[in-house]
Amino acid sequence: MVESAKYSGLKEKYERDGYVIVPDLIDPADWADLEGACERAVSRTREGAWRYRRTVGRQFPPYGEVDPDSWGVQHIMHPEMGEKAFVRWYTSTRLLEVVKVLLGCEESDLQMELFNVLINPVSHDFALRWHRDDIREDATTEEEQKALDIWHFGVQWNTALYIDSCLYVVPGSHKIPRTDEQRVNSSGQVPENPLDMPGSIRVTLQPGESVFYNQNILHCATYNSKAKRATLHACIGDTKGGTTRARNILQHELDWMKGEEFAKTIPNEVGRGMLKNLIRMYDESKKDGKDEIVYSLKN
Ligand SMILES: O=C(O)CCC(=O)C(=O)O
Ligand SMILES: [Fe+2]
Repeated sequence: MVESAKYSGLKEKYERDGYVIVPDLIDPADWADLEGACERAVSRTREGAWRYRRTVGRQFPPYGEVDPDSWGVQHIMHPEMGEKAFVRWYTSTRLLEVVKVLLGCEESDLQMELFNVLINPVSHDFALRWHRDDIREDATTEEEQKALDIWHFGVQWNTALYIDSCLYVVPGSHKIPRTDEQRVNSSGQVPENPLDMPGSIRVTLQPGESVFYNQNILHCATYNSKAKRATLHACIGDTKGGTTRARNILQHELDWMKGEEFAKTIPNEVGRGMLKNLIRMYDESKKDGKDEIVYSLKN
């Protein structure tokens, strides 16, 4: 493929380290629209007028309503948000080129998934414990290895609009179970100093940079209420995974993505195909009358 020559070595690096940083996935012509859309989405959420949010004090879904402060705006492509810039970027050629390289798949395999924006809380600092997105911290070493061995058929990324130093990862940990010391540092507690985790590094993104990371790399994050954060946080799947991603994706209540209103907002053919693939996985995973939401992690 001609398009992948530009990104040669990227997939190898991503597979070896479990994460990779890529610059310039936002077309300069789209920057102002995206930034404006984020500003409005964030204000609306902080004013209490957007119910899909990540609530301070809650680490994982369901996020609940207990604290008025938020560390993320969920479902930013929702038609009620009314911000076309989000779906336009999520289905843009520049971004999907990298997604295809990292997934090693064709355009027709791309599956639409989640798109949120991660923001700084305003009332006080907050941190997310060390975790893997779809493996509980009390998993045994054998259970952990088994879960890590599954090919995940999806990529997740953070694209920063402002300098973002929130995320910490343990490079290479997406393939190997935690050592005893790493287990001690990831047994549910909020880290005092994330760098106490053996092998950890802090990821700093400059505006416009994206970090793609394996959802099961060992990672955590700290949120400084004084440092402005608006980081686009999204994932896309590969249909070859069948329903393996259903639990992790559908725990976020995506019923609205099946509606006509949302379908009408999709600006291109590739996006419409991606949505069709999501709906197929959704219907397939609910086929056996399994309608209840299963959460990947405990709060
Ligand atoms: O804030 C971040 O960059 C990481 C968020 C995260 O790890 C999660 O939501 O599971
Ligand atoms: Fe995570």
